[in-house]
Parts: sequence; C-alpha cells; structure tokens
Amino acid sequence: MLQAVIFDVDGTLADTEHDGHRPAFNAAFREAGLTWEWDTRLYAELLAVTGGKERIRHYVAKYEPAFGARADFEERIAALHRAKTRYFGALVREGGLPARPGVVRLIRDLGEQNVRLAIATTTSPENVDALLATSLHELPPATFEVVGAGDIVPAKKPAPDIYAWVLEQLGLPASACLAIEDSRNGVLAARGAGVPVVVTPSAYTAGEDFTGSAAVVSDLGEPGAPFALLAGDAHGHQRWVTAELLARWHASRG
Ligand code: XBP
Ligand code: MG
Repeated sequence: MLQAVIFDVDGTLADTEHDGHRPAFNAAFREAGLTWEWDTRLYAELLAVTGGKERIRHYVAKYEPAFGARADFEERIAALHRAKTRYFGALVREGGLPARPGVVRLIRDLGEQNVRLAIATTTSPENVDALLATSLHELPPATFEVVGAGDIVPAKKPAPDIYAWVLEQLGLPASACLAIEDSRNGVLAARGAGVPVVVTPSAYTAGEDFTGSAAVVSDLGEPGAPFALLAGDAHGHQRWVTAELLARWHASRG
C-alpha cells in the first residue's frame, strides 16, 4: 500500500532552474566581480551536476581552471554559493516561480487520503523554505513531515543517499513510498534507493532517459488542463494525477 509520497523540489514542485537558480548564480558571479555568465545552453550542460556548490566546482574545473588553482578556492566557492542562495531567495519572494500545474491540488488530495508527505532534494534548505512560503503558500505549515535537503547527505543525486535518509526518517520501506521527480538524476536516485518513481519532466529535462520510472506525464494536470501521457499506462483514469492514480502506479510498479 502507498503510505508516503516523496517530492523532488527543483523542476518538480516549481520550474526553478531557468528563471531562479540560473540568474541567481549569474548575479552572485557579478557581485563577486567575475565575468562568468551561464546562458541557457551552458546551464543545460551544467545541470548534469546537481547541487549549486558542486555545479560551480564543475564549471571551474572545466572552464576556469586558473580560478580552481587559487589557494582560497573553497572559501570563494562557499561565498559565491551563499550569495547565490540570497539572490535565489529574493527572486522567489518576488513571486516569479509559481508551483507547477496540479502540485497544490495533488498534495492536498494526498493529505486528505492520509498519505504521508516528504521532500528529497539536492537544493539548499533555505530554498525549500522560500518556495514553501511563496510558490506553495496555499499549503498548510508542516505539510511535509520530512524534508531531506542540501548537504544533509554528502553525496547528492544521482546517488540514492537523500532518498535513503528520507526513508529512514519516515521509518518506511522503499516499497511503501513513491517519488515524483523531473530528471534522470532524480530517477536514478529514487530507484537506487528502491523507491518507485513517476516523472513530470521540466523544460531542461524533457528528452532525458527516464527508464525505470513507473510513468512519465507532461505535468500533474488539472481538471480542464489534462496531462499528456508520455510513458506508462493511465489505467483509464482521468488525465490529472490524483492520490488514486498514484496508488495505481505504485501497485503496478514492475
Ligand atoms: C536540483 C539542483 C539544485 C539547484 C541548486 O536538483 O541541482 O542543485 O539547481 O540548488 P534536483 P543549490 O531537483 O534533482 O534535486 O544551489 O541550493 O545547491
Ligand atoms: Mg529536480
């Protein structure tokens, strides 16, 4: 039986990367006097690495090796990331990152069906708080019983560690849970921990390989704005994701 649903944040609860994280990184670089500019094409490539500090380190290793050789490199990364988190929070509070279609409706439905709710994300806890307070303000406080975020585990997605941590906090086996993710890295993390997963691809992840997922839908859908089924079986259900449809996908996982 489905006892808990574990949500990813970036790309899943809201489309945060293009108009949120990416400009926040660029603003932090400018503030530090750096001329680095992550455009859409470059950011799509850099998203292969999850976690902001990890993403900056990866960029430096590939494109700015001289910066990586500085003695104060790790402190500079930490400072850049602190600034980036500050800019991201400000962008979220400006209100430009709405919840994706169906997110609020589905979370309410799951709560009414007494399905437990959790978060498993690589993003920083401050970013989760900012999104919950703005884009998801319609949800009551403490909607998510467990929030696994940021550096709480050292190895970020696609490693399964954040899912393993959340399962431990929930006190549930992986087989009692279902994850909702938007990326291949997220699918690999959930499946690596044994958690079945449904995918709602986002702008940057559309076209990725979601092998191993129970279903892929364009978004969670709303009555009047149905999802497109991209992989899997809708089991004759109406084309918006409900607690009932998640339970069907959970029961039919391979
Ligand atoms: C999301 C991410 C995050 C954000 C940046 O991946 O990769 O790292 O882009 O967040 P997922 P921080 O949705 O798979 O969890 O800068 O706070 O690390
Ligand atoms: Mg994601």
